[in-house]
Amino acid sequence: MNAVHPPLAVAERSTQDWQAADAAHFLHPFTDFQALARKGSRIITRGDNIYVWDSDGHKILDAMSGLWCVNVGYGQPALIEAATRQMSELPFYNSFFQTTTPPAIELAELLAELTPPQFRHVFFSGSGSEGNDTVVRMVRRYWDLLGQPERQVIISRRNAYHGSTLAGASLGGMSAMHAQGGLPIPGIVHIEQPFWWQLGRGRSREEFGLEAAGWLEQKILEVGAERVAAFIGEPVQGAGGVIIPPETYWPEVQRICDRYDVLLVSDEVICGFGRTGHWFGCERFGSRPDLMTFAKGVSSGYVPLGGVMVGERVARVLIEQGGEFEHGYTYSGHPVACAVAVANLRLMRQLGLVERVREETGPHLAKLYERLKEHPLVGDAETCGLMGALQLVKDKASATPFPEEQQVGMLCRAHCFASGLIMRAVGDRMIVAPPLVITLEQIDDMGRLITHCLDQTWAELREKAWW
Ligand code: PXG
Repeated sequence: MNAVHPPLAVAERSTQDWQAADAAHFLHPFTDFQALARKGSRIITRGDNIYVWDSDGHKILDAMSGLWCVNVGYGQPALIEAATRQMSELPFYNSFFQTTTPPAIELAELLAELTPPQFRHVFFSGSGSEGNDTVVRMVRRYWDLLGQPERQVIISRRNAYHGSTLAGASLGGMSAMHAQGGLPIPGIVHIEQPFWWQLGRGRSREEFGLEAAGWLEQKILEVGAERVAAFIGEPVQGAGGVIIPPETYWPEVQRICDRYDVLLVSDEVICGFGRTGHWFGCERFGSRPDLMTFAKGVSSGYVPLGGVMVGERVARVLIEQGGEFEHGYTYSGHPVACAVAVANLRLMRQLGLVERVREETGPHLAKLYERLKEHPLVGDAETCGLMGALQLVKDKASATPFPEEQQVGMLCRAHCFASGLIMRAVGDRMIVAPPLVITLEQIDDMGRLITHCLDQTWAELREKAWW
């Protein structure tokens, strides 16, 4: 028989209590369960502005915006009030059976206004993964309705991240994910990513961008254009390590999609809503997508919400020739999520956050990263808006990476945690994507913390005689 424990108030639980209960019951996403149970989770209990606090009271600068999502920072009263108001008015109603709610309509209207002009319609989901599942069903339906049912194949890229559902993980190009569960699903193929530092050194970024886009054309010809439904890509690959493509890449991808009549899907789950200094990453890089997946920043992560912006080319066919689209989620257009998103987007506008990233904070971060290039551990440093990546290397001149088993990125991440900074490691690439409300002074603070953590990592490497 299970012992019955009276519920404990938050303050009465120690960190160890939380960790024990967590290890006993909670299977975390993307986690080695046993390893975490041995170590114990870090329990985050509070957030304000760009900082979070753990259950031991440590203050941490959250340079990852939660998980690339808390664009307006923690504790914004406008979002909290919108949620509270909508919760008491109408916490849930669905948008199936010819009904909907005012917040869902308001958000649809606002998104049509904020997104590029080809977008006038939205399909809501609860997450980015569900948004990308919607994309797969929608583009295949589109070609079906146009009498080209053989156009089924979707081209994506290696090291892309498009979510964790069956379709999302299949679209993604993470080999470790494909290895678990027989992925990708049929009809999804991958090309190489536009990662200049890894694949293109020795030629100019511009030349390499054209070459990388050319891989799309090669794949279309290999599959047969009459079988290709769409190409999907993140403007900047986020989870893959903030891989910023050369300026020539997206315009050339657009030209190729146009040439072969292939739909272009921009996965804006990370790049959308100001991250690149533009409302959407496709506007920064010069593509004109037919569909756009979004999530995360739309509600600043305060409540789960995602969806797909559907361009007029696709929307007109679905609306005028489609009949019923047999697809949808209980939480498509959830009123509380939509009310929070409306408050979030209005706040972003009111604070001029997108312009601030483009004109002030983004350029300031770029200057900081120019200086970080000087550090002996840093082989390359690049930024786009408020995303930054530092490539840690064993030898700068020859761009020699560290042996994989040394896990230098993880060593660095541990120093960050210990120093009150959340910076993410993707292999040996250290990445940041701070809340868009970060100030110039706070970027300087972050810079000092990053430098300190790089110094600590360097010292540890020398101690271990790995340097
Ligand atoms: N597309 C992109 C571009 C993403 O970054 C998804 C889709 C899926 O969204 P949902 O809401 O279903 O998680 C994402 C999610 C990381 C990390 O480690 C990144 C994401 C999720 C979890 C971890 O950087 N991005």
